[in-house]
This record gives sequence, structure tokens and C-alpha cells, in this order.
Amino acid sequence: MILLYNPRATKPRNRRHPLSILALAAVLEGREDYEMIDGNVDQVATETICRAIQKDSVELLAVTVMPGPQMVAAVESCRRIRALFPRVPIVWGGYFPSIYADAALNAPYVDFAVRGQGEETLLELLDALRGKRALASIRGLSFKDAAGKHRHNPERLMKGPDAFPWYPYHRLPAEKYLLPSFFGRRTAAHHASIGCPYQCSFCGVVPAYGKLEKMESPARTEAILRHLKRNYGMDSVQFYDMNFFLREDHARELADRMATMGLRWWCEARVDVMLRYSDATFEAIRRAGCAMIFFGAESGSDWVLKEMNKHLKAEQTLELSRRIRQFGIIPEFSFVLGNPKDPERDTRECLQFIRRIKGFNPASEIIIYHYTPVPQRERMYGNVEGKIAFPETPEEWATERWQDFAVRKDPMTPWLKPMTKRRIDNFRMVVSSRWPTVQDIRLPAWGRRLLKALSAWRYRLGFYAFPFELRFVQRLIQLRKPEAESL
Ligand code: B12
Repeated sequence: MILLYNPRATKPRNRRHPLSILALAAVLEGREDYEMIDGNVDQVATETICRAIQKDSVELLAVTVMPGPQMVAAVESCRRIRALFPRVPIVWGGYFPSIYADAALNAPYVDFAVRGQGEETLLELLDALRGKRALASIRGLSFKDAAGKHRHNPERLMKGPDAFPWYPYHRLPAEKYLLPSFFGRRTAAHHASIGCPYQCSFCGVVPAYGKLEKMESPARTEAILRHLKRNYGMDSVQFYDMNFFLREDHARELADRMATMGLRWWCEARVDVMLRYSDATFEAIRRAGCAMIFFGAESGSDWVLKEMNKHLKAEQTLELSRRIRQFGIIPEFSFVLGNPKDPERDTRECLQFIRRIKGFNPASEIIIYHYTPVPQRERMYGNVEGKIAFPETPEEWATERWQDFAVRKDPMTPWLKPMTKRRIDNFRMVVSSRWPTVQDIRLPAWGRRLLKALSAWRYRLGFYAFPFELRFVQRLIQLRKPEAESL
């Protein structure tokens, strides 16, 4: 028996299908005895795992781990399971071990770390555990040798989604995952590509997946969505791809295929790529049910965008915010504030820029993050090499200080003065009150009106300091914070 474990990562109401372990389950289905345990559903997931180990002979515990709150749950579970069942091998995969393989292996309870795409690596690891091949021959695998030294095998070349079977959705209770959202009553999650060809120097996808993006064929995406709709009543979907739209012909074909499905959906895309699309393609995307698109705008200054290796001009973001309005698609712009070389200037210019976007298209949703570096294969944005020492163990990553860092709440980076951080946080408080996100479906109309009214004068005068009254009301009505989705 193989156990696939998704440690708790989010609040129950934000729960979606655990795609990372479903992707692994897809290649085990029909050929291995396996079970999925999702900490987002199962409040006592560690006990469930322990019971499964007592009942069956478990060959491998496979855990997906992303930095942030999921790390805390992963550490707690694995530590306990190792103490109780020292013979069960434990492998970690996902964004954390992909980026911080050594830190993962530094934990006495992590035997193997899988970097990047995991389906074939997992199958080959099972072969190795059964004595059929050598660990050193498995691409994408990191492990400890007999002397305890960390070994990192060469990278695995990524394959596109079409190379693998469909996810075995029937193995999970759909009613726990298809939950209400702004997009519909039963919202699913789907990943219609893997990787990203852009090399933004702050992004975690680059060190985890390299320089490629491989897309699912539109016919397969359509077939999977129809399956979810027909068999589970899915009426809306969030595409979690880093780059849902790349080529216009591909986007157009998918949009045309989705046009008759009656879905409302969300995806992530690049500003420059979409600006190149024709009006007809925008219309087709809208007709297909696209309600909102997330764009990494990142900054309002070209000097910052250049340093981020973003290949984008701020003017293009403004143009897109204007253009997309006529198609009735809401743009969601995300920003990464606090350039290490001049965080004050970056912040000042970016706040002005966000005001301009709101002027052009007030429906634009705004997400603001503090810059927290992610180790890169090449250089980190802001050339912060040597200025920041990342934790060397999962335990340290699970401390409050590094949790705050991982979720970009409080980076505590040496270059960001507390005063600048406060200014960013205060501005975010005012903007999110002046335009409470439409994605907060639980927000009562009176709460929305109250926040708008209270914040209007502050926004008009550009006075963001000490927004105590807004903080109080936001807490009172528990306004959803898109930048802290998981918390
Ligand atoms: C969905 C998602 C979430 C969801 C759910 C994640 C979950 N695991 O339950 C939610 C909303 C909870 C979330 C929250 C956060 N997320 Co998130 N999230 C994503 C997103 C959009 C998709 C992930 C996904 O489902 N991919 C599809 C699956 C199939 O791919 P995969 O996970 O990579 O899995 C493959 C391999 O990694 C590997 N693998 C994975 N696990 C395992 C396990 C084993 C044993 C093996 C062998 C292999 C293996 O095999 C899989 C198949 O090939 C990614 C961006 C992206 N498009 O990748 C960001 C991303 C992973 N998130 C990120 C971040 C920063 C966060 C937050 C910290 C943000 C915040 N401020 O709140 C939080 C904190 C997470 C937490 N709670 O601990 C970053 C991580 C970067 C980094 N520095 O590590 C990403 C890359 C976005 C980005 N570009 O910055 N997130």
C-alpha cells in the first residue's frame, strides 16, 4: 500500500481538489494499491495515516509539501509517524523539496525529496524500493546515501499533461471539494499546463520547473471539464496554471470548445501575451465564461520590472486594464512591492500606479505582496544573494518567523524598513476597503457599504496612515484577503 498525503494547507471553505496528489494517484490508479489522505478534509489526518499503517503493510508515505502553513502540518505528521513507524520510508515532493531539497533532507524523517514533476519519479522510486533499480538512476530524485550525504540526481525532463492519465476524481468525495465561490456554486480546480517559459527572478515556479511550459491539448481539457460537469455537477472552475494563455490559436480553440459548457471561470495570464490577442479572441474567451483573469503586474515602474526580468512595461498593464474592461472580464492585478535597492521609491511609484489602474478600471482587483526572495537557479531579484540566509531545516521553516516570510505577510528582510512596510500595509487596507474584493461572497451588503464609506475620504486624500477604524471593521466582518488565501 502507498499513502499519498496532502497536509492541511487551507481553510475548509477554500478547499479545492488536491491536484498534487491527484496527479500522482493518476499514475498509480489500476496498477498499485494506494490511498489518498487530505488534511484539508480530515481533521485527524495523522491518526488516519497511523491506522492505515497498522492495518496494511505501507511501502511508502508520499507527502506533498509547499512552504507556508502546509509545512507545519507536514512536519508534525511526519515527525510523529517516523517515531511510531520508523520502517516506513517517507518521500516529500512539491514546491518545498523542489526548491529546498537539502533543507527537506536535513529532516531525519525525510528519506527522499522529489524535485519538479513527480509522476515518473514516484514510479521509479517504488521500483528502487523493491530492489529493481538504483536510486542514483532516478532523475529528479534527491536522497541520502549510506554515509548520510545528500545526493541530487540530474533533473527530470518535463512531460506535458497529455502524457499522463486523467486524475481519479472518483477516489475523492466530490462534495468536499466542489464548493461555492464567486464563480459558481460548485467550483473545481484544474491545471491545463505545467511550468512556465518566463524567467521572473522572484518566482518559485522557475526554480521548481525550469524554463518550459507544456500545455494540455484543448480537446483533453474540454473532455475533463465535461466529465466534472456531468458526473459531479461542477459549474465553475479555477485554472491554476501559471500561464493559462500562451499561444492565441490554442486559447481560441479552447475558448470555442468551452463556449457551450455554461461555466464561469478564472485563470492566470500574462499582460503582454493577452495584449497581443485580437478583440475576436477576447470576445471568444468572454463567451466561454471567463469572469476574471489574474495578471502578475508586479510593479508600476519599468526599472523594477526590468530587474525582475519580467519582460513587461508598466504602460502595458495600464493598456490592458483599459482594454479588458469592454469585454466585461475583471482583471486581478498582483504586485510585489519592496525592491531591495530602493524600496521607498518602488513603493511610492507603485502606489501611484495602482491609483492610475483604479482610475482606468475601478473593477480591477488588487493584490499586494511584500517581496520575499525565492532561491533561483540564476540570480535572485534585487541581487540579494548573501543578504538573506534561508532556513536549513523544515522545523525552522515551520516557525512563525518563516511562516510569515513564506506567506509574504512579513518578510523581515533587511532592506525593507518597518516604516515602508507599514505604508504598504496601510495602503492595502485602504484600497481593500474602498473596493472590497468581489470574491468575498460571504461579505454582507451592509459590510461592503460600510467599508466603502469609511475609506472613501482616505483614498480621495491619499491619507493611508493609522487606518485603525478600517482594520477594526475588516476584522469584524472577516473580510477575505486575496493575498492570504490559505490563512
Ligand atoms: C493551488 C495552489 C495553492 C492552493 C493549494 C495548494 C495545496 N497543495 O493544497 C492554496 C490556495 C492553498 C495555496 C496557498 C499558497 N500558495 Co500556492 N499555489 C497553488 C498553485 C496555483 C497550483 C499548485 C498546483 O495545484 N499545481 C498542480 C500540481 C499537479 O502540480 P504540483 O503541485 O507542482 O505537483 C507536481 C510536482 O510538484 C510533484 N509533486 C508534488 N507533490 C509531490 C509529492 C510527492 C511525494 C512526489 C513524489 C511528487 C510531488 O508531482 C506533481 C505532479 O507532477 C501554484 C502555482 C502553480 N501553478 O504551480 C501556487 C504556488 C505553489 N503557491 C505558492 C505560494 C507562495 C503559496 C502561499 C504561500 C501564498 C500565500 N501568500 O498564501 C500559500 C501557502 C501555502 C500553504 N497553505 O502552505 C507558490 C510557491 C512558491 C514557493 N516560494 O515555494 C506558487 C508556486 C505560486 C507562485 N508562483 O509563487 N496555493
